[in-house]
Amino acid sequence: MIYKRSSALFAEAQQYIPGGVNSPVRAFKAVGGDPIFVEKAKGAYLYDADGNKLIDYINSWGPMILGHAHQPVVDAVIEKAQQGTSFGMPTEIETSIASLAVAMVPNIDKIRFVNSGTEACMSAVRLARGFTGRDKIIKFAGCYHGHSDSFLIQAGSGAVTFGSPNSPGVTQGTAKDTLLARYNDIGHVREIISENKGAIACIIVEPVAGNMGCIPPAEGFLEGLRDLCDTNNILLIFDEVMTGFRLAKGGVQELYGIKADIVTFGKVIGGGLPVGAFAARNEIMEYLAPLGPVYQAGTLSGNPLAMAAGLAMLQELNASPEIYTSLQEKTEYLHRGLAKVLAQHSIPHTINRVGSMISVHFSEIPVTNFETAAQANSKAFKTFFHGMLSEGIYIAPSAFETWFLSEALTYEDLDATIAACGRIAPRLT
Ligand code: KE4
Repeated sequence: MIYKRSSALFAEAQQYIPGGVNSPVRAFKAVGGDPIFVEKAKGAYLYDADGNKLIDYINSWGPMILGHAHQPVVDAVIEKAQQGTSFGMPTEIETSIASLAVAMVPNIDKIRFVNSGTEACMSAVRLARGFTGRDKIIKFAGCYHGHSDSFLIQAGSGAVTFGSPNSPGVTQGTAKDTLLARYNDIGHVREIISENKGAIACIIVEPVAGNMGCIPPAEGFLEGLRDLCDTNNILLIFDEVMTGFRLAKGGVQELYGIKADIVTFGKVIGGGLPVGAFAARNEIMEYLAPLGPVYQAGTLSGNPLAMAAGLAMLQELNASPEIYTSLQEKTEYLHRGLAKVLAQHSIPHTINRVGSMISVHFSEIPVTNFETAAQANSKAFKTFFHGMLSEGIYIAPSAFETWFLSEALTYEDLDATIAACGRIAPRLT
């Protein structure tokens, strides 16, 4: 694979954009080398600036669940753009996607659209604090809820990659109200709650973690969080920016049958355009301006083009729930194939998977939280990443990320991926 043009574009980008990227994880810092610049994408494939065709397992970090440039989504955006791109006034399409989302997701009566997952999570925490009158929040080491100050404490995803889980610029005044717990350790959460009686507004959790690699909730973990929240009048926020509309129509609440008080969304809900959202029952959402005292706003919130893309995506997912079964089967097939070839080469590894989210960890022990994710063999991961890239397979450029499969992937693509892994496996010892 030749990456000359990507490297040239990266050099030029660095003159005008910090680090040459608009989001740090794209810079390949965790795996080394220059990032790939994409020219276009269609279905399961990326076409980079050097004309290389890559099978895409990141899909823009989740949104492209139906594949890139999915025609109904593209058509909806083009049609909507011809009617104007933004008005700063209410439009009917916002109600259309809001009513559909409320119908698809359990335990929500109302939804507010924003422009990113960060905004959704930041707003959800402010709403929880306003509703309960309490200041402190519990988050989990390794979970990532966007780059709002309260969350950049032992955050996952790119924050780990850059060794700045506690970013400079976050004041002690803010950090003191964020309590850190170990993921999958309900006893630790119970301990923190007993040490902060009556002071905790919410627990925010990735109900299936995706920012330490993919980490499923341990048996009883989500149920335990629900019980602790009920007993202590704490709101449970499911950050479903990754899992919403991906793991099931109704997300993790449907998949595991656990009720959250507030749910946040991003990625899939926008069909690839900038959309985040947060939702809850009426009692909570009525605290939000202009109805209630908790302020939250956005010039481009509910943008017609973004709503058109999201609505087209959700309509298809709602009409064809068999997509979720197909995605599950494809991801299972990939899991089995990768595990087989890595075992054949005696490569110590563990593969975590929930639905169409999967991650490969070069670890001798199970990866169940941030600590166990962080002890995996990062050198082997770098070799794995670049080896797969050289074979035309694009996976997450960090061990603290998850792969997101799209329905556009064929079994031929999966077989090609498994075969590529087999060819590079000898380099992983
Ligand atoms: P955004 O602000 O990036 O739209 O969403 C923040 C966010 C919130 N919650 C969860 C569970 C998330 O995974 C994210 C963002 N995910 C990362 C990928 N790990 C986005 C990629 C990036 O930072 O460029």
